[in-house]
Amino acid sequence: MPLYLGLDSSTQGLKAILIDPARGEIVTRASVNYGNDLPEYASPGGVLPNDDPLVKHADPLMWLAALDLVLERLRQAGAPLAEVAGIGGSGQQHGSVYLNETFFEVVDQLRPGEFLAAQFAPALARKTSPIWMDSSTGPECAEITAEIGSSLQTFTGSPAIERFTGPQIRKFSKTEPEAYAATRRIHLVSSFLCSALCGADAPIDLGDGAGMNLANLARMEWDPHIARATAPGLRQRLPRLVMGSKRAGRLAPYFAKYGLAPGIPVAVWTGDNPASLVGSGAITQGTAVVSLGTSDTFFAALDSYKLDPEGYGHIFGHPAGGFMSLTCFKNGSLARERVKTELGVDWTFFDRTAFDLTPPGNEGRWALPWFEPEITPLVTTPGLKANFAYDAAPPEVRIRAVVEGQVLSMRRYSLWMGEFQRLRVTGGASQSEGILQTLSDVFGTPVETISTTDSAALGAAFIAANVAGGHPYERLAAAYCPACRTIAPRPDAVAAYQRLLPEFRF
Ligand code: XUL
Repeated sequence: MPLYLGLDSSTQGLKAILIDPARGEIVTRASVNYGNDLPEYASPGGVLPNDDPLVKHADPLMWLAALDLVLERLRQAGAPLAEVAGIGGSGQQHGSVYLNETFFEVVDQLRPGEFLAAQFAPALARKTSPIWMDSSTGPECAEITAEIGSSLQTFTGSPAIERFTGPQIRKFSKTEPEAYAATRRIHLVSSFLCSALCGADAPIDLGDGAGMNLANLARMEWDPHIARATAPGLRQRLPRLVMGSKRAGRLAPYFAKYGLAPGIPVAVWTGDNPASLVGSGAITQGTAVVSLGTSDTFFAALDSYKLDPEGYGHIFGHPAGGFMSLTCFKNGSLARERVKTELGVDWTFFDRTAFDLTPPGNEGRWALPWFEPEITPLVTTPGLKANFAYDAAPPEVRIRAVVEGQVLSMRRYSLWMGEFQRLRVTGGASQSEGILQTLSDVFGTPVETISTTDSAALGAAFIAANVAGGHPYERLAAAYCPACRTIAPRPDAVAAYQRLLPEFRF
């Protein structure tokens, strides 16, 4: 039976899922954690240390090393890789890789005897890649906005955003003009890894490409005027832009060493959030997805092109066609983990006990753990914001305050998307009883959980099955993403949160 492989290159690691759609089964999974498995890249959490809290870069060679390692792990585990009939992938969004003239030769002639990282090293025009956590491009965002004005949001689906690739490219062209001049191709994390798999210069899909502040979403092409205003000669440095769910190329012979058949179709990679939209079964409008990962994201399929009047939310291409909306909160799981560690409690206390000991609404006390500069709302000076004496309060009060603060903020900054009939929760923290009930009560809608927490990797496998095997997304979602359980909103708690919501204006 044909199998399909989905890969997700995320902030902290790389995940692989192998599916058998004829049986509706997940055959196997594998993962690589950058901090634990690739310590030579000195990037615990997937990010290189930097004195400036606004600067967040990663080593793109680490992403390639993880690709080799995850395939080797699948091979060693005896995964039936010879039966793989298509590969799809997704990457953390916005991150960019800068490649010189050598790239085209290197990618075309991958040698099986040498690892990918060593082969691509000479092709880098810039040793490090700014990733989505970087918020150091405030001046460049202001410059691009001054040049393009409000049509930037109208055309690209977002105003100039610090982590988006266009402002990042502008900063690079200004601060390192020689290295920029040597750059012949700029890839996203997704299209870079897709290029390695195909052994060719791969296109960018509209789902991930929309996170660059460079694509005209109505015309589905790079906007030459915006590209010119962003950096000199940028347009010719960008790969092709295509609609999602297309074939990027065929698997390079390099990967035969893992038991994969050279020549099988490789789908165009997308961003982790668009992949997660399909991988959590929220393909059509009415269901919003809450993805609780390193960052928390809130996203949904859109029935029409719709902009956030406040400019925090974005429009990306939907892998199954049309558009999706997304709002990203940078201080997600890492902030919750930090609070848990600081309080010296275990996850059972954090996820459940703290919520048994305190009432919904926490008697009006809330906190926002903005330990990292925050994206939504924009906060460049990190710190914890609370409306009560946080440090003096007992652990259970602090935990509820932090979780409710995060969820109320999510509700407040997703109001522009409209109302939803249900939320689907995915990501590591979707196991937490306290967080699930709070989501249901704050949004006043049922909350569903699904069995996989790796929805981006699963979505990438769906894309492979769709592109290479013709499997419709609806059928894949029905087979792999039934709701495991539904948490109902509690009317008293819903009312308590409705009273608190107006306080969330920053
Ligand atoms: C979305 C965003 C993050 C990254 C995380 O705009 O910045 O969700 O995609 O991987």
